Amino acid sequence: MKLTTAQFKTDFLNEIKTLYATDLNDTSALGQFIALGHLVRRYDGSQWTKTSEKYRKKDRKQVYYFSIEFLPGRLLKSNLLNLGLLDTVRAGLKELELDFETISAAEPDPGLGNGGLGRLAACYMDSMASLGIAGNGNGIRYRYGLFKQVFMDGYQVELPDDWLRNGNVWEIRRENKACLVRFGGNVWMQPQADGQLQPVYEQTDDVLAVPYDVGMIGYRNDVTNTLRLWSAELPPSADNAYYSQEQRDRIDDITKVLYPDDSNSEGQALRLRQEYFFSSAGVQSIIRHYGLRHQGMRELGKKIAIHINDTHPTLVIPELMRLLMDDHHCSWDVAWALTTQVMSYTNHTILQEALETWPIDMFKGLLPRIYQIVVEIDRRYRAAKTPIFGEDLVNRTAPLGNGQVRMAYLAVIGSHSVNGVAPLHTELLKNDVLRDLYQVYPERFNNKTNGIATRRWVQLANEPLSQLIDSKISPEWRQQPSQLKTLMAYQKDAKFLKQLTTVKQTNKQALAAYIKQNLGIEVRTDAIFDVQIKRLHAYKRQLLHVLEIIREYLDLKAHPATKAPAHVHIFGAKAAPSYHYAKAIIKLINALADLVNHDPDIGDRLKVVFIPNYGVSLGELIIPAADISEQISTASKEASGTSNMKLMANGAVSLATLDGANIDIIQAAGEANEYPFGLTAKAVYGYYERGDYRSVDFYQADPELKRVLDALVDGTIPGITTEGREIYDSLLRYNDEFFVLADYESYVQQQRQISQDFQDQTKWQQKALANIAAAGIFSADLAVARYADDIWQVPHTLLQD
Ligand code: 73E
Repeated sequence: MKLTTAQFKTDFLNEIKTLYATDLNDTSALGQFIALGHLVRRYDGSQWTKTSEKYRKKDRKQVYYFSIEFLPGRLLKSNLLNLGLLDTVRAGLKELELDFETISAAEPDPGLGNGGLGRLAACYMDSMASLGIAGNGNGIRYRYGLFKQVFMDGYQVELPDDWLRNGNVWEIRRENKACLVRFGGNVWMQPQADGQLQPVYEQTDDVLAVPYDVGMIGYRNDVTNTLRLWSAELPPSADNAYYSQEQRDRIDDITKVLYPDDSNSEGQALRLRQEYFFSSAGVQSIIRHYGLRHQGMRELGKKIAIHINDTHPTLVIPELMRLLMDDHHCSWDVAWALTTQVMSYTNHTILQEALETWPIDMFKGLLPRIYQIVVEIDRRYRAAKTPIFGEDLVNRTAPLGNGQVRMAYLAVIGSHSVNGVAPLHTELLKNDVLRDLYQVYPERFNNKTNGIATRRWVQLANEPLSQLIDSKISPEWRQQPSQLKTLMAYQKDAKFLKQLTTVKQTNKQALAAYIKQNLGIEVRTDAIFDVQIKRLHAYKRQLLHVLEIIREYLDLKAHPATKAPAHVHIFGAKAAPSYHYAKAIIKLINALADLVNHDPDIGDRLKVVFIPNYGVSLGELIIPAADISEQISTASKEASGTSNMKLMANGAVSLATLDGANIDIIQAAGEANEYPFGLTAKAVYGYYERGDYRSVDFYQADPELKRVLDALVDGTIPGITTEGREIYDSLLRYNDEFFVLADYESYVQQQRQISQDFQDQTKWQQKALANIAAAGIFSADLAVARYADDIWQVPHTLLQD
């Protein structure tokens, strides 16, 4: 949109006056942010309305992305960028002697997700809008997001994330679009005059689902889509009926807090309530919206697509069946044909502990009508498939089995498409986790490698790099990240490579200042910034990184004259509050940091920095400053990873196992420009099949490794008597489930190589450049365009090369 600096200043000052009945000098950064947020919403308002009108007039097929997590990050800057107002607003605020960065930083960062899965959903919302896809998000408006992490005595302590304390400028409460979601009670089927059966519900617990809509603004294309987040409230009948405190609390609890588990399922009833709550409310609102514009349900499959992001929203399948049959009088066969036509499912993990199942007794009690429908799906699946695939395979794959509702199987059976998130992951789905269902429905399986929003992760997070790129190639890369590959023309341009070093230095200084201010640790910006930022999980192997730090420490102590570049190891990681082992690793890292950072023999040559409360906003600060991207999961365990892509796009070089999308990153940037190491997935599976992994052998064969491991239990690192022993035992007594010791040697060898290679900055920046130039293929726009073409079958405006 068009806006002059002068007009913006007038609008902004008016907004301040209207909101606060005071003048600018009397407002805080938060107050200024809120005023700016209101103004941006006003600027965007007509675009949002027009987008809906346009979709309606053209009767566009709507995509609904269902996800129990959305992790959008702060929206002020990204909304301004997408509206084309960033420079104008910055200039205007400067003229008013205000600091835009301070105002932006006052925005709360909504933590409505745990990690990659929730962030992916947010990147895809941004891309759907930017590609002109009629895309809608559907999720939960948690009153409290993921906990705030602080360290006390090196231990993680969780504090509530009260992100709504000052309200949320971006949301619109649409109380007129609320609907009821039913839980519990009894249901029985009553024959009608026409012979049809209708459900009769008794003594249900009804919950009012109230939607809050947030505009998702497309990149300079006049499109604003909607992210709809549902909040659980007392139904209107509560005004004149008695609700006990217990009943009130039960309703309140549904959307109170995000479960803090990543790649894990705890199987608690409240989680099942959350899942059905947003699935039911979302499907009800879709059908209502569709019904306003269409006669009957015949066209449903042509007009809507529902995407199931991991198994958490799988109940959209029986819920849509319920509405089609009970409310719209479709036969089973018609309803089932429509449902499978509409639904598609993305799997995000093959970890056993993350595959959701619900005890039938719990499920039946909480969702009696939905259970009846799942029973019928199960019965028909068995009847249709047993003659073809035999009883054994069908027993293994049916939605109901071993007293459980198996959500992943239900999702596959009720969808027309099932995708993994990186080529290796999709192969493992087909050959391992979902092997049997792949026999039944081979045509449903496909791969959609994850992608990232380059707008947020490069354009906004790394302005110095973006400007440098603009000075060399056409700014088209901002629309079309695949153009970044033309940067390879500068591979031998010494001046450009030097400028890349300067950009990295600038970003490192910003991070170093944060570290100094918040943690009191001084780090050298000519050091290697070696970054591992992701959830704390045994399979992600932060522990392998820790062993390397212990090795470097012992090495420096033993050989003080060693000449090597300084090394700063940077961690950001939250552990699930109940994940005892992960918390022990946190304590270990903090204890090691304490030892290393205060050792006068070490000085500034080695530092360990654990930045608390890692999230989207800290990612935006850390990623542009990274030299090394640690992607060191046990091969086969990380479905894709997305921080690997963000770090690559910012010129960090991957130190990576051949896992998830690391494989594709290494192939895209060239093996010579990364540091691959470790067992392949095939080798890991080989160990499983033969059962012959013996971690102790590695310990005994390598005196250096022995010395490093002994440091966990011999007092070298003070303050970790119990944690050190627990971790040591996990590696040696319990045979090292994630093959840390098997990969130790090759990991260390690559770390040594990095120390050497970093000294030649020209060569180093050539590698960085190869990574930046190859990162375009991991753009979320491309990924979403592939979903649109292959799965949702909706048009989009992606510019092809
Ligand atoms: O490899 C990542 C992947 O990049 C995977 O672990 C993560 O999803 C990312 C996006 O595709 C993921 N999160 C979960 N499962 N896989 C998960 C499971 C249960 C609760 C919360 C998150």
